[in-house]
Amino acid sequence: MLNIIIFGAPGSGKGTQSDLIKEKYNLLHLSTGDLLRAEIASGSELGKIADSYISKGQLVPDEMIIEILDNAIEEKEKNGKYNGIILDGFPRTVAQAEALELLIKKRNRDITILLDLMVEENELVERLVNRGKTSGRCDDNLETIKKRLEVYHEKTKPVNDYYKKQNKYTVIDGSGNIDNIFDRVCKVIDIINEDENVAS
Ligand code: B4P
Repeated sequence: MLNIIIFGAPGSGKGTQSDLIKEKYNLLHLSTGDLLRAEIASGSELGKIADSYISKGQLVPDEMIIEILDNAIEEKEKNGKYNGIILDGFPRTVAQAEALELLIKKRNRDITILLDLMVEENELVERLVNRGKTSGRCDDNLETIKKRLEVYHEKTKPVNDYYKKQNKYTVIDGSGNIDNIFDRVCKVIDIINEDENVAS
């Protein structure tokens, strides 16, 4: 089973690459950003709370996102057969990484690899400002983007060390053409798949 974390700063292309990866490897794609935006669109109480954090460029509280993700895995796995999962935008704090450990173990699985999409900060800002012109997302404006990048460096980047210690960390050059980045991602996943096939 392939259980992949796609990691990186806001705008690094996590969602973009996840869409390609899930198709090629038949993985269940779980984007916490998408789950939160769906909750906001539904007008639920949870959505209102989430909106108050996201619109300020802050992370929503760990307990809230962990519960949302746990429920989503349960629900979505009932409706399809997959070769694993791709986690997009989760974990975003060390506390979330620790919670994920429990969440995945209770399903008798393990995280295979974390893929860290590395992109220069000015390119990140440019991508998100561009997306803001059409996305209608409350967090794709310059002021909020800057806050999101600050939060990323302070709270999210340390998650890397958690997986480096477990030898599950790989950095991917996330700049340039989307297809070229996808090729780099596939090279890493294909090596893991080959190793797993040899081992089994
Ligand atoms: P997310 O939805 O995860 O948003 P993101 O980090 O901005 O997106 P991503 O990196 O996926 O970028 P994308 O591929 O779309 O989170 C939004 C908010 O939700 C967070 O700020 C937080 O408040 C909250 N949240 C989510 N998860 C949470 C958690 N676990 N805990 C707490 N809070 C949480 O790419 C961006 C743009 O670049 C797109 O327009 C794309 O078309 C473009 N692009 C992609 N690759 C490109 C390339 N190679 N070249 C040019 N453009 C490219």
